Amino acid sequence: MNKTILITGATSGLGKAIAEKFAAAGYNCIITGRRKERLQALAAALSSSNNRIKILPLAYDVSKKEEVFNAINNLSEEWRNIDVLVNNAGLAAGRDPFDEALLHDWETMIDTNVKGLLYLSKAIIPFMKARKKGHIINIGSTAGKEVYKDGNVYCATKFAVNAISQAQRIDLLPHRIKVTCINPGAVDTEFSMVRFKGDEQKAKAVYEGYEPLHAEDIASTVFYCATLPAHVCINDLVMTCLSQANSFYTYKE
Ligand code: NDP
Ligand code: 8X3
Repeated sequence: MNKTILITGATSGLGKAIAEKFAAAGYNCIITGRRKERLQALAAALSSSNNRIKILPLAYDVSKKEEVFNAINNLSEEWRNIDVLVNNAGLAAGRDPFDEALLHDWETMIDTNVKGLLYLSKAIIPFMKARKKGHIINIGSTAGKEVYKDGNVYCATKFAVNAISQAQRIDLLPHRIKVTCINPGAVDTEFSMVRFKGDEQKAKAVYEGYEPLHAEDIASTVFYCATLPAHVCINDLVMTCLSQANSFYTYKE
C-alpha cells in the first residue's frame, strides 16, 4: 500500500519540489497552499507523472485556525493515514531594522511560520497517535540558528520552529512519532520575491555571485530523512550550498 504525505506550501519552491520527489517515489500526496490554480495544476502534473498514486489538493490558509481544522477534520478515513507531515509553508516579509519593520509583517510571519505549523501539527498528530507511527518534518532555516542583521522576527520565527521541533520530539516519544527539523541556507525559490514584495532586483541580488541550494536539494534531503529505517531519526539538520557557511558568511564571486 502507498504511503501518504501531506506537504504545506506545495504551490512553490521547496514544497512543490518535495511533492514531486515523493510522488515520483509512489507516495499519495496531500498538497496544500492558498493558490488553488497552482494546486490544481500541480495535482494534474503529479497524477499524470505516476498513475499508481492519488493526489489530493487542499486549498487553505495555514494561519487561519478554522480553515486548517476544517480541512484536516474533513479528510476521509483513507486520507487520515498520514505517514509524513512536512510543515513547510512559510515566508519572510521584509528585511528591515527592528525599529523600522512593519507590525503587519511581523504578525504575518508569526501567524504563518509559527502558528500555522502549530495548527497543522495539532490537527494531524491525533491520526499519527492512533496509528502509533508518523514523521513530522519541520522546515526551519539557518535563520533559526543565528540571528542576522534586519532578520529580527523572521529569525525569531525560525528559532521558534527549532524550539517547537525539540518539544515535539520529546513529548511525542511515547507515540513513536519522529520529528525532524531541516534548516536550509539560501535556496533559490520565490522566497526573496515574497520577502521584498515583488522587487525583482532585490530578490535577484540575493542569489547573485554564487550557486545557492536548489529546491530539489531540500526535497532529496527530506526524502532521505523520511525513508530511513523505522528505528532511525535525523533530529536536526543544517544544510547550505558550498558557498555559504552560516547565516553570516556567503562567499560571492
Ligand atoms: P516560496 O515562496 O517559494 O514558497 C512558500 C510556500 O508557502 C508557497 O507554497 C505558499 O503558498 C506557502 N504559504 C505561504 N503562506 C501561506 C499561508 N498563509 N497559508 C498556506 N500556505 C502558505 O518559498 P520557499 O519554498 O523558499 O519557502 C518554503 C519554506 O522554506 C519556508 O518556511 C521558508 O521560511 C523556508 N526556507 C526557505 C529558504 C530559502 O532561502 N528559500 C531557506 C530556509 C528556509 P501560497 O502562497 O499558495 O499559499
Ligand atoms: C531563508 C534563508 O538567509 O534568507 O530562511 O534567512 S535566509
